[in-house]
Amino acid sequence: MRDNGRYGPPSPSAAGLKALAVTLEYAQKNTGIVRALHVLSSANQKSGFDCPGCAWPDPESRTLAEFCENGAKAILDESTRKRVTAEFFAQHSIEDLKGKSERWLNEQGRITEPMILRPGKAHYEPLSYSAAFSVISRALLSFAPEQVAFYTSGRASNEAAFLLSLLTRKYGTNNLPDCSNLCHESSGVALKESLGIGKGTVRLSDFTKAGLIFVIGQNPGSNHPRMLTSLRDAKRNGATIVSINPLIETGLRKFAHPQEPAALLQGGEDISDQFVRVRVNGDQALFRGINKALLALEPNCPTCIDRTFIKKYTEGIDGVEEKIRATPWEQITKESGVPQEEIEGLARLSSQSKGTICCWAMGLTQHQNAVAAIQEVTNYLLLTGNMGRAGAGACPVRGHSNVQGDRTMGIACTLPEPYVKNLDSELKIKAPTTPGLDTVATILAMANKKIRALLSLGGNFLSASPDTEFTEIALAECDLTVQISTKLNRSHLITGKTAIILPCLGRTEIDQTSQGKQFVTVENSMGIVHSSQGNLKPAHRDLKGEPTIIAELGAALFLSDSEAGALPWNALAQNYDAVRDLIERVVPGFDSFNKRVRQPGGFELPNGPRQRHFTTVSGKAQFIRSSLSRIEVEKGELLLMTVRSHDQFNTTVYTDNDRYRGVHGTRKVLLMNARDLKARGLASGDPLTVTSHHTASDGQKDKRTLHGLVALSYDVPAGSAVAYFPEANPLIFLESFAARSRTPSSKSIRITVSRESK
Ligand SMILES: Nc1nc2c(c(=O)[nH]1)N[C@H]1C(S)=C(S)[C@@H](COP(=O)(O)OP(=O)(O)OC[C@H]3O[C@@H](n4cnc5c(=O)[nH]c(N)nc54)[C@H](O)[C@@H]3O)O[C@H]1N2
Ligand SMILES: Nc1nc2c(c(=O)[nH]1)N[C@H]1C(S)=C(S)[C@@H](COP(=O)(O)OP(=O)(O)OC[C@H]3O[C@@H](n4cnc5c(=O)[nH]c(N)nc54)[C@H](O)[C@@H]3O)O[C@H]1N2
Ligand SMILES: [Mo]
Repeated sequence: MRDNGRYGPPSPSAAGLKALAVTLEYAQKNTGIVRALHVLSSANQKSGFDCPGCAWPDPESRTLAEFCENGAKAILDESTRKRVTAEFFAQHSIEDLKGKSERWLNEQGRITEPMILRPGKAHYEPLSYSAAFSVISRALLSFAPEQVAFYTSGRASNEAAFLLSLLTRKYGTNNLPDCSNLCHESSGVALKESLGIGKGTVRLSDFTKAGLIFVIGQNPGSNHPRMLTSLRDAKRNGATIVSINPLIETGLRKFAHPQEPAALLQGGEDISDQFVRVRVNGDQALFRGINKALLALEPNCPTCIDRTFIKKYTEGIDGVEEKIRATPWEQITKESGVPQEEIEGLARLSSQSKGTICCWAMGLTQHQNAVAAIQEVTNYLLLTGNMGRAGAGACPVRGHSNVQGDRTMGIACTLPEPYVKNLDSELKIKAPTTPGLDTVATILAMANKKIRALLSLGGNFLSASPDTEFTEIALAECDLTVQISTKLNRSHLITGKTAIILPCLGRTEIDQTSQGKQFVTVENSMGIVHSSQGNLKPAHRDLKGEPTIIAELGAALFLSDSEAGALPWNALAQNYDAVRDLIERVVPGFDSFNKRVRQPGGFELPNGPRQRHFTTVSGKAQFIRSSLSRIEVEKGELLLMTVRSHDQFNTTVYTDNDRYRGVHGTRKVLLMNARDLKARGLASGDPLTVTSHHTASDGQKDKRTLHGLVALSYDVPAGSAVAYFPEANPLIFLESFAARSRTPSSKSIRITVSRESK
């Protein structure tokens, strides 16, 4: 095997002029400079479109270029001039396309026509949208509702998501797996139980009021670059920033804002004051340690623990305090990998802080103990009274740009009580009461032939899911798979017996219906709902917007629906204001939706904890007691985390480079500590066989093998390893997921490695 990679040291600083140069290069390749400037000028502006990248909120005052390198890549990737037409599918058989990489598939451009793959055929063939809707609705009517699942990826707008929620509930199922199941589900489950709302509690303005910010299990330099501006501003205002991460990620070292010449000249400003190199999966123990150290400080520092807040607003302190005190330091330091003095130092920092924010992302959510770890962080915020006041609170940093909004709109396996009541009273839709299947359960049900059809609103179900080979087998068991997509990906190739692609408009494009230009709405990571309207000519004149597609499918499916008050699907397809009027009637918090969303910058959804109003059953925030649990590795095993490179958006790979980590020209690497390499007689560049191990609850042992990765010596803590998502997904067991949230543990996979035999 030849190693095509070129490796260098990690970048010392994030963004800077290099980011501008890369953006221009990407523009040249995809859209040309003129088109690029046109589309980028509208990104994240109050009258423009919401960047289809991450869910980081927009600041109140916007600059002319309110986007980052990676947002620009997502925008330019969507606005490419390349097209995947019916001729493309006539030229390329499915077998031929299966041999191509995700990167190649994405590079072919935007899909322009609805396509169908009929049973046993080698090629997709074109059909009209309406013909596709009748094939799909006939199939759906031939199945029982519980035999069908509807997947949503978090780029879908509120309007599309709400229409899908109506369609599925009327059809009769709660089977609504989504990308959130693979992502921040652990945060939602943890925070709902602790605070009564499964969302974060901070506002963007809190960053400049904070004294201490923990950035836990997050790589904002690559995945939320605009967050670096907020961290920089926080730091300029005196905040201390602590990165808790096994890796020293470039964006958390130094940041040079591309629009600030002074910062560029100085090579950037420092971001993190301290790097806490926790062991992979050691965060629950680390926060237990911080809480323990704070309790120990209390006699000499009465404000270290906020007893007034605890007494007035919370429940459960006694059991939790007892548990924290009883956890031995020895266990805490062993499981977290962080020395006691360092943990005590963090507690002292906390005691001096005027307000503390805890930010986190996938480094915390994708472990078996994720819910408990997040609740340990929440316990910390409650102990210190860092909740519902300026410069303090919980900040789960969401992934996809509208993943939070999709949940609010009803993309969930169970619906909240008020939503169910309103659906019934306002729209005469009786939502099914059986909870639906999440992503992991859907894959299992497909494999068991219990799910016969999967319809996906965006995303790449196959490559985003764990256990790739098993998921392939499961998908192939389906009778029908349908995808509403902008670009080609592997989920279009590994399909049910019949497969349909319904291409759609992207965020960047003008959505014109018979009722004029439409706009959609989204909700960012901090609960602000605002509008999004593209400014580019559509990739093809016949492309439909996502809301139109779902509504027209609704019209085809409920053709014979003549009940009084039946939904006017065809009218909804043409007029998104009418969809928003329905949202207002069903989803709490959306009063005067059409009016308020037209205010520049949008409006904020209700969020109780911001006012110390906790919507738990008792009305009090809950301290949650848990035992420390860390995944045990056996002798010779490493704990593998799968991460994103700097040049991908989830399963969409832009290039094979990861500039900040110094990896170029390949993604097929396993980053390992030099000591671990040496102990195995391995060196950088060696081809590897990687085997993952899983022990089921009944003691049954299982393994998976992945070939083709190359070893690379990197500053990874001994005992752990890093590989890229989605290449490493075949190693993740479907049954290995977080307790209670069922989020696959993509950040704690037990592996062994050996040199690949020739
Ligand atoms: N450009 C770009 N932007 C994106 C995305 C993208 O792919 N590309 N994806 C979007 C989506 S959907 C999401 S969810 C977010 C993801 O954003 P992130 O969560 O930042 O993404 P990951 O690459 O999964 O990085 C996880 C980080 O957690 C660390 N980590 C791993 N295990 C542990 C652990 O046990 N403890 C701690 N403390 N840290 C750990 C890793 O070293 C890494 O720095 O980004 C969103 N934004
Ligand atoms: N091993 C491992 N696995 C992971 C993760 C990990 O960290 N490690 N992270 C998980 C996370 S956090 C997430 S969120 C999931 C992501 O899971 P998904 O959301 O399912 O995957 P994406 O790669 O974001 O989906 C990309 C596809 O979406 C389609 N698309 C893009 N834009 C649009 C649009 O505007 N409309 C429509 N209809 N389609 C569009 C394109 O066809 C594109 O190919 O992956 C998860 N899987
Ligand atoms: Mo995500």
